[in-house]
Order: sequence, then structure tokens, then C-alpha cells
Amino acid sequence: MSNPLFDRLFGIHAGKDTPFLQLPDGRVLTHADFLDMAARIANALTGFGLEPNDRVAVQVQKSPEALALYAACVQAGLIFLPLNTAYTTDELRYFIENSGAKLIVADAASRADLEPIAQVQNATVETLNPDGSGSLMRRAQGMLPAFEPAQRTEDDLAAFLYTSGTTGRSKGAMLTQANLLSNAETLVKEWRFTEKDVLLHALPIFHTHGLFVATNVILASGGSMIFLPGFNLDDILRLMPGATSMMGVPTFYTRLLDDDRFTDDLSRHMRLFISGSAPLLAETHERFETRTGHRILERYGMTETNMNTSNPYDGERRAGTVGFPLPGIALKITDPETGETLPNGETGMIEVRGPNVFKGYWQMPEKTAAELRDDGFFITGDLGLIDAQGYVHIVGRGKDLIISGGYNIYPKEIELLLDEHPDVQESAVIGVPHPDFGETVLGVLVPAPGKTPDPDTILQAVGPKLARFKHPRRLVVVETLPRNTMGKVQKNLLRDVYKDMFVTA
Ligand code: MLC
Ligand code: AMP
Repeated sequence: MSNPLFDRLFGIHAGKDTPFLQLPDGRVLTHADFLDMAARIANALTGFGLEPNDRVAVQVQKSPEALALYAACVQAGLIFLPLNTAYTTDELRYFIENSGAKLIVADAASRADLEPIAQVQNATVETLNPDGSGSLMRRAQGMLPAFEPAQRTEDDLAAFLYTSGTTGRSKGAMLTQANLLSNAETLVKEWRFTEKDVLLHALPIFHTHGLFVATNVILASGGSMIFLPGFNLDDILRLMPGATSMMGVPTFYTRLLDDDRFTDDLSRHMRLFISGSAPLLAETHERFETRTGHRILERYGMTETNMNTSNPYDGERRAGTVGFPLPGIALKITDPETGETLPNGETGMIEVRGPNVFKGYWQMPEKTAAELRDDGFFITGDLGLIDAQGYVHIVGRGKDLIISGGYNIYPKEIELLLDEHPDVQESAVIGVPHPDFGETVLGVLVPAPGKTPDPDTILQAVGPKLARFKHPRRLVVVETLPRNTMGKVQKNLLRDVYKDMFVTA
């Protein structure tokens, strides 16, 4: 039986007694331990009656068991659907219903909220807690540590990752085995990962960055990870001496620089620091080099495409750019209106094509057609240019999106909730600069006639419906929103007015 993703990321490590996951409490899981755990879980999953292509929705804290659940889904041919741990029950309901998940794996504390959602579609709920306990692992422990991988081809689906839209509901990006495999194998070569690498892994594993970039690269190279539950500065500083490399969002780097314990001595032995998911300020890049002598390697990717471009490992890592298209990936800049390719130096829409580009949005042919051209180019929604040396610069966003600490937030979703409040006539949600998160969420409200909206009351009303990271950090009340002659709210003007709200000069 062939299962390319399993064979080339996981199967290659069968029987290896070398470390794969080092945990902050000193525990170590070897590759063999990890594969045993994955096989037991795969047996448990098929024991629940799941069959290839069924979706498994997973909202659990980061743990070795959670990662083994990903491996088990690949092994059993199931579609892995990881979900941000910050999502509320309202948010989860949509993902579970839309994907038609057959199994939901969640923390025991969420079980009571999820059962009614699961019942509607004949799905089951199993639990997995941060310490590895719960009904899923209880079942898995009684299973054999061997599982014959399900037959798959590279064109088969491996994962769904939901990504919000500028209008309407979230879309399930369908990722194939080839999407994940081609990107992981390319990045191993580009970034020179080998079995000697030890990656300091502090990212969440429910997004592309922590799961498909960080984890898949380590799996494909045979290296190991210091596997932290989240970004905790004390742990990072304590454990960095045992690492060779780190991947993070820009907030990781600004937080390190803000701590005097992060010195040249502590980081000298490191081979590579990589940043992505949000713009790394050129200033952060320069401060980092001054402090450590390392030039952070910045790359650019998306949920729908995995990684598209990267600064070079050997050549100049240019601050404020995202480097060159990766081998096998075509990137062009087009006129957003006509789709015509623009010459180098001109700003337009970034479009990409390659084996990394997803198959489409789950059960949304119209949305897929609007973003994925017939010739395979994906319209990213990012505005950029290619300079004379071929470096790609991201200069803005054609999509109304806020990126806070590496998490994407779609203003429309928040505006719809704010507008529901009886004291609010209309609202505009914008991203403004923030020293820790890069950007943060600000809500601008226009009162309903005769009302005086109280920001605290309104935040309390919308809070339970939205993941915490999407909450507006502040609400301001204005008489009217600025509009252009077409009646469209001019968010650029609002962003300019409030640009210093969270930053001190
Ligand atoms: C946490 N909070 C956030 C937040 N993260 N608020 C806004 N934006 C965020 N990113 C909330 C917390 O709930 C908390 O709420 C408060 O802010 C302070 O929390 P904290 O303890 O300071 O945050 P922390 O837990 O340290 O998390 C910050 C972080 C984390 C930056 C480490 O957000 C993170 O790991 N981000 C990485 C996201 C990521 O992996 N993105 C990749 C997407 S893939 P309260 O209630 O205490 O006020 C992708 C493609 C690509 O984009 O190219 O990679
Ligand atoms: P997501 O949809 O969560 O995968 O987020 C993808 C978006 O993050 C991209 O479309 C970009 O807008 C942004 N992004 C990712 N990497 C970078 C980067 N290095 N610089 C600027 N923006 C980035």
C-alpha cells in the first residue's frame, strides 16, 4: 500500500530510537515512540467506524498526543481539521457543520457544549486533554502499536484549514498530500534542515506555520523539536541552548528583543531564525542583527498555499522583503482589475501557482472560481512588487484583514456583531499598529439615533461570541464614518487617525 505523505514524513522514521520530541519537563519521545502512539490512535479512529476522507475536527491544546493525532489521520487516510483553541462554541458550530466532521476531538471541558452540535450530524465527540488523558487515548492505549497505512495518492486530501473571508463565512481550504509534501521537501532543502537540527517549537499546531511548516520540515529532515505548549519567554531562554533553529511570528522576535536576557551569547550557536505569518518590520530585523549577529530569514505563505517565497539561506536576507519564489513556484504581479501581468517594480496583486496551491474551498465552487484561476494561479489578496533583484516585497493587502500576533482577523465578522447591538447604527473595524502584536483591533462606532453606546457594555455583549484574540482592544464612538463618493467606508483614513493609539512615540 502506498501513502506518500505518511511514507515520506512518518514511515521513514520507523524503528528509530533517536529523539523526536523533547518536552519542557525533560520527557523525550523518540520517533519510534511517536509512531507507536500514532498507530494506536489510527486503530482507535478506524475502530470508531471512520473511513478514508472522513473529516476529524480537532480543538485541543498542543501536546505530543495532539501531534500524533495528526499523524494518525494521515496514516488512516482521514482528513485532519485542526481548530484554534481560542474559538468559542458559536465559532466551532460552523466549522463542524460545514465540514461534516464525523469525529470531534476536544478538551473534556468542552464536551458538554459540543455534544449537541455533534448530535445534529451523527458525529461523535472524543476527548483529549493537555496532559494526554481523555477518552481518545484511553481507547488508543488498548490498541496495537501497528497500523497498515491507508492507500492514498498525492492528489488525495490530507487536511482542511478554515480561513475567513472578507465577506460571509469561513472557507475550508482543501489541502492535498502533494501540497504538504512538496512544500515540506522544498523547505528542507532551501533552509538546509538535517537530522542534526533541533527546532525550538513554540507555535500553535492548528495553523500552517506550526503544523505544516515547522513540524513537516522537521519530519521530512529527520530532526527533532523542543516542543513547547506555547510561547513562554522563560522557557525559550532556558531551552535555546539546546536548539539549532527557531521559527516564529514577528511577535516572538520583538518579545525576545525586549528582554535583556536574550543576548549574543545565548543565540550565537543557533543556525537559523525564521519569521513569517505577518510582516517583520525592517527595524526588528536590524535590531535582531545588532543584538545577535543573526539575520532573520523572512518567508511568505498562506493557508491556501503553504509557503510561496523565502529569503535565501546563503545569499542576502533583505529586510522588508520576503525573498524569492521557492523552486517550482511561479509568482507574478497582476493588475487587480484586469489580471494582466505587470512589469517588475510595479505594485499589484500577488498571484502564485505551483504544487503548493490548494485544491479549492470545500463545497464553495464559486469562491474557489473567484480566487483560483483556470490556469492554476491563485489570487492571494496580498499586494506586492518584485524589485530589480527579484526580491518580492509585500506592500499592502487587497483584502480587508487584520493580522494580530500572526492570527488573521476579518473585520467583517466583528462589524456584523457590533452592528447587531441596539445602540449601534454602524461600525468599522480596523487594524492599528501595536507594539506587541504588530496590529491590533480597533472598533469605530456610530451611535443609533438617540443612543449613547457604552464601549464596555458593547464589548461584553460581543465578547462571548468571538475568540479572545479577535476582541476589539478598544471601541471609539464617532458621529459619522468617512465615505468615498461610492459610499464605501474609507478605512485608510480611519487607520491614519488612530495609528498612534497603541504606540508611544
Ligand atoms: C493571544 N492573545 C492575543 C493573541 N494571542 N490577542 C491578539 N492577538 C494574538 N495573536 C490574547 C490572549 O488571549 C490574552 O487575552 C492576551 O491576548 C495576552 O495574551 P499573551 O499571554 O500575551 O499572549 P500569548 O499567549 O503569549 O500569545 C501571543 C502569541 C500567540 C503571539 C505568542 O498569539 C501566537 O502564538 N501567535 C502565533 C500565531 C500563528 O501561529 N500564526 C500562524 C498562522 S499560519 P487576555 O484575556 O489575557 O487579555 C499563516 C501562514 C503563514 O499565517 O505564512 O505562516
Ligand atoms: P493565513 O490566511 O492565516 O494563512 O495568513 C496569510 C496571510 O499572512 C498572507 O496572505 C499575508 O497577508 C500574511 N503574511 C504571511 N507571511 C507574511 C510575511 N512574511 N510578510 C507579510 N505578510 C505575511
